[in-house]
Amino acid sequence: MNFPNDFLWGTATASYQIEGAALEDGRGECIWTRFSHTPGNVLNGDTGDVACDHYHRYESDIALMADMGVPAYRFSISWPRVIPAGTGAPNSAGLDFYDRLVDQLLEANIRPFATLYHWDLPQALQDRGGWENPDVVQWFVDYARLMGERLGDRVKDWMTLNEPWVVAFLGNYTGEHAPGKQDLKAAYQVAHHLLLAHGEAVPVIRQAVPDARVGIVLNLNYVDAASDSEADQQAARRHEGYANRWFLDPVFKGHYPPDMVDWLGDTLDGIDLEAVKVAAVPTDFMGINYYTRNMFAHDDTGDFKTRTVHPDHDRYTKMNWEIYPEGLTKLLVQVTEEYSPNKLYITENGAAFDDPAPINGVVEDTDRVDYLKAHFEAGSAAIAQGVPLAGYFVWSFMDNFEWAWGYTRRFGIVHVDYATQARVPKRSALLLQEMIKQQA
Ligand code: IFM
Repeated sequence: MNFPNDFLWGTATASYQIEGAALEDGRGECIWTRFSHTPGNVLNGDTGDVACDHYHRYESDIALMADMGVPAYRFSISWPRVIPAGTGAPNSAGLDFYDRLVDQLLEANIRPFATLYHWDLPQALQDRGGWENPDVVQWFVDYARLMGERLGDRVKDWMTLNEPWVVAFLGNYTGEHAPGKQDLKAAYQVAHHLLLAHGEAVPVIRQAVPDARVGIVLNLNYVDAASDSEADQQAARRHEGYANRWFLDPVFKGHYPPDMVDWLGDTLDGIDLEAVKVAAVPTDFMGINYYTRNMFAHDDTGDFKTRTVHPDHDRYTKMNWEIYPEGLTKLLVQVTEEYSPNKLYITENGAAFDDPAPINGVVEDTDRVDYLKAHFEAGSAAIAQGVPLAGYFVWSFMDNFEWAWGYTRRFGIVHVDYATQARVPKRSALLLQEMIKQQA
């Protein structure tokens, strides 16, 4: 493996997945509070009410990160913690929490990367139509300004949105995520407003934080066809259009992918497609969250006439996601060739496995170590092919609330015992530590 001297290593988390303190110190309800408290939505009825209790344990969590020598930490801000109703009066206790978090990170010499939206929309805004309501663009911009003005003297690295595809389509098309709708038209409205919100928020963050570095985070999987047949090749291309290019094209080219606009036809009625040009606002980097490859065959049914194919081998994680590190290299090269990004970060990569119990202060998570090593190598191979990859954030710093899977899927490089909230580093944390040491 060969990484440049200034390559940045880090770990990542998200507010609703770790903070807990769901209604404490004035935090408003978010869509995940409501969704997870509705029976049937989350496995075992789990909620993020307590999660990793990070709201109360952030000091020891950061101390642990500092012990590992982690140079950068990507966290997200809970919108309803800082503006409980989503618009209007800020909550000073919530703002104080992020002040303390950032101060301690800086004291520990850890560079903070703040994500503004990692899925915990204030429920009060959902009650007003949420991301379907065009007003959400202004609501988000106002929230971005508040946070930029509050933290911008210390936080220089900002991400507007995490994984807009997941927000739009798992939240509003498949209904697996909050708010749990199943309406393709609504999902495209949501996607559109997310892209506009990103485009409008970037200059506002720059205004509030003069030396800000700003970007967006997309979840991009490497997409393959199940066979060489024309029908399967087209199916794969459509899936790419649905999941990757629907966001990449606006962000880099200022328009939606024409083949998908044709395919979707009147599903897009009511959307001012031209308006998406605002999403092509210049940014300083793009974040890519990479986990797996998706393989598709043609199918005669469904909105996209595609069918997922699972290659016949046993390299799958506990999420049933194929382990395919080559896909990371291929995807990074594809994105670089097609869109010429100025700088890329892997803002998430990691895997859920059934880990053994901690023994003598360590969890031997061999599967995760193998997964991460292979993906680090894939990142290094991409750099060798000219990809401007500048950093790598492992998902996740610690085990946490894995959305509809509740606490049954562990992605952490630090083990969390949810009954006692004890943290125990896994072997994968030591691997990351090694990578960081080699960098020094
Ligand atoms: O846990 C999530 C994270 O919130 C967003 N990206 C994917 C991770 C694993 O599913």
